[in-house]
Order: sequence, then structure tokens, then C-alpha cells
Amino acid sequence: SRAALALPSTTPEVSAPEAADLATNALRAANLGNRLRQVKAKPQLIVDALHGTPRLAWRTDAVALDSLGNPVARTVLTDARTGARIDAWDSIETATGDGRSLYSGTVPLETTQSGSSYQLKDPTRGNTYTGDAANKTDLCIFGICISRAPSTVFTDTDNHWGTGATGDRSSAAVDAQYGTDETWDYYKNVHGRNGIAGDGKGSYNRVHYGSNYNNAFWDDSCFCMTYGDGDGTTFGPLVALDVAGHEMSHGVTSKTAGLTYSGESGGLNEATSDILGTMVEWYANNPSDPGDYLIGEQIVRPGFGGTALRYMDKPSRDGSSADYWSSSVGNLDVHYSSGVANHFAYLLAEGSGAKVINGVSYNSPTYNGSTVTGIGHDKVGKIWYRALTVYMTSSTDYAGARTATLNAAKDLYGAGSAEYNAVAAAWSAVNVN
Ligand code: ASN
Ligand code: ZN
Ligand code: CA
Repeated sequence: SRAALALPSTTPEVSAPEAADLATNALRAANLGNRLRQVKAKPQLIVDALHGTPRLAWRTDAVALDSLGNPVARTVLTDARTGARIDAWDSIETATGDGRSLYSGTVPLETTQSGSSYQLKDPTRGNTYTGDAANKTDLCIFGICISRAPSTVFTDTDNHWGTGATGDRSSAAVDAQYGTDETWDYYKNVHGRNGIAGDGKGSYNRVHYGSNYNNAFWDDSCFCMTYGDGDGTTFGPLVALDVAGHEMSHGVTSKTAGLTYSGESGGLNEATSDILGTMVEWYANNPSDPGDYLIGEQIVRPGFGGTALRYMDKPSRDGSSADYWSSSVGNLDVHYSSGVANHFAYLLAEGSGAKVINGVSYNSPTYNGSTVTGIGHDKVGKIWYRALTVYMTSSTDYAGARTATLNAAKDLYGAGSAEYNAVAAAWSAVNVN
């Protein structure tokens, strides 16, 4: 049945500023213990017919940034005659969508819904988001940035993102967002680390950086990850899971051991990103990108001349990386001196010799002719992470990494445990004694 709407008056007794104050107070009360910034409220006069007899009301949206810089919002319904609260609710909502990625199939995505628009921003992971760099580049000199490519957050109208092909700019964004989701979850669920800095705060990805840009990188100054599209001949878009895990792990290293990016510590910095990026790939357990001990196997194209950027079982397979420690290894580029630690991690996980894992063939040699027996990748990730975050410092070299990982293995599994002995044997097998 329909009844005519009769209101005693359409003039509010409660003023708009009063309604705004009530709503911002409600927003503060809903975020107790959080210092809110940029608090703003917008009251609109409406007729509320959903809570009993229709009445004149203020519908006020109050928004702010919380202490982590994350947006918070609350909508408050106030009786415009008495000032009584009729109802209130959080009005930025987490939505679950999905995306068709370039390399990882169709993946779930947690996104931010405001009204009829979705943002590729994940409130369940510290508001980690992915933005479009619009094919622009940063202009930085001596680490000081004069201008920066944008990071315009991707938006969508139906919360189904990308097409699985590069024609849709959102597809690469799906990969990057998924990659940092899995990396977030790996650190949180395996190591109890809440975000890169351990403070629960998310970072962001920029995709479509530059033009034909054949790299991806972590940048301490924006605390963010950036990915090129590749030139299509050497590399495709550099947004694969292990690459995202590699770049985000540079942030973790930066916030923990702080390994200096040159000499042996630089090789350990790079190896940390390869090792933990590989652990992310195993953790994700995605059938479109099964776990392996290769870096960048999804992004290389025929013009690159190899099946991966780097090979952990025998790093020299790339033509440049070191398989074993020598006194000159610190003179190599950090992406080649990393080989010693990558090789250590492979041997510790899988052991020496020839084997096929998830359809990929490996054949890992040892310096001293020893046979090494692996302890599995999960334990390697635990030992390396603890060594990185508890024992390594900015100047740790290969000898120091041996000590750090032995200390970590002692903490986790006990002195003289099989794991402890395997760590010692794997380092000796790469000539770190
Ligand atoms: N992709 C490279 C890396 O993350 C970029 C660089 O050379 N720093 O290591
Ligand atoms: Zn790196
Ligand atoms: Ca890989």
C-alpha cells in the first residue's frame, strides 16, 4: 500500500554544521585510538522512510585519514528535528572482486568500494594499491627526484579486473596487485611480519612505467615497487609473482638488515630478494605459476636467450653469475655475486645433483664434491628470514651470512640439528667456510 508522505516541516531544527559535528564525532568514536587527519563531513537533508514514520533527517558522510594514512568513512543519519541518531554505518567498504592476470590466471582481489566505483586498493592488506605510471618515468639525480611518474590508482566499475592480455592496462595491474598480496600474506602468515616495515601499512605498485622499459625496481624514497612493460622481445611486462616478491623483499631488507647494495653485502641483498621472492612463488601455490628455483621465468621472451633471468641450482647458467665464493666475488654486479647465496639456498632446499621438480630440470653442483641433502624450501625461508631480520647488518659479507644462518638454524631447530648441519654443509658446498 502507498501512503502519502506528510512531514510537519521541511525546515530542520538541527543546523547543517551541527549535523556535521555529530557525524565527525561518530567517525572519531568508531576509530578510537586512531589520530584522524583531514576530517571532513558533508550533510544532506533527506526524508528517511526506512526507520519508522518518515521524518526529516540529515544524512552525513564523514571521511578522514587514519594514522596510517588509510581512508575511513562513516555515514550518520540524524533526526533533523531532535538531533537524535537514527542510524550509522561504515561507508568505505571492502569488496571481493577478481582479476584476469597475465601470468597467474584468474585471481581473487580485495578492493575498495566507494559508491559505484571500485579501486584496486586492498583494505585487508594495509591499503596496498596498484597505480598506473602512464608510461612516464621518474627524473632522479643522485637519488633526489625532481619529477615522478604518476601512480594513479586503477579503478573499475564491476570489480572484475583485466582480461589476461596486455590490451587492457588493468591486466598487468592485476599481476602486480596479486604479487604483492601473496608477498604480504607470505610475510604475515609464515613469518608474522605485518607489512614491509612491520607496521601494517601497505605500499604501492606502479605498472606501465616508461616505454619498453625492461626492468622492475624497488625504490626506498617512495617505499614502492615499479614495473616496466618490457620491450616485448627481451621481456614481457615485468609483473610476475617472483619479480613482485623480489622487489617487495628489497623493502623488507631495507627495513631490517639494510644490506649495503654493493660488494658482498650487495650480493646478499640481491640473493635475499631472489630467495624470498622464490618462497613467495612456492607459498602462492598457483597452478599457472608453479614454484621453481628460477627467477623471472614468466617474463623472459625468446629474444632474451634463456628460460629465466637467474637459475638458483647453478647460477652460472645465466653466463655471468658466480656458483661459488671466491675473494673476488664482491667485485661482480650484485645480480651476479648473489649467485653464491642463491646456490646455497637451492642446495639447502633440494640438495645436490640432478632432479626434476614441478617439471623443471635442475642439476646442482658442489665446490667440494660433497653430496648435500635438502631440508625443503619452507625451512630455508624460515632460516633466511630469521638470519636477515635478527643477525645480518648492513655490512654482512658471505662469511657473516654463514654465521647468521647458522645462528638462525640454531634458534629454530637447535644446535647440532639436521637443519643446522645442513646449513653448514650447504655453505661449504658453495665455498663459504
Ligand atoms: N630489477 C632490479 C632489482 O630489483 C633492479 C635493480 O637493478 N636494482 O634488483
Ligand atoms: Zn633486486
Ligand atoms: Ca620463479
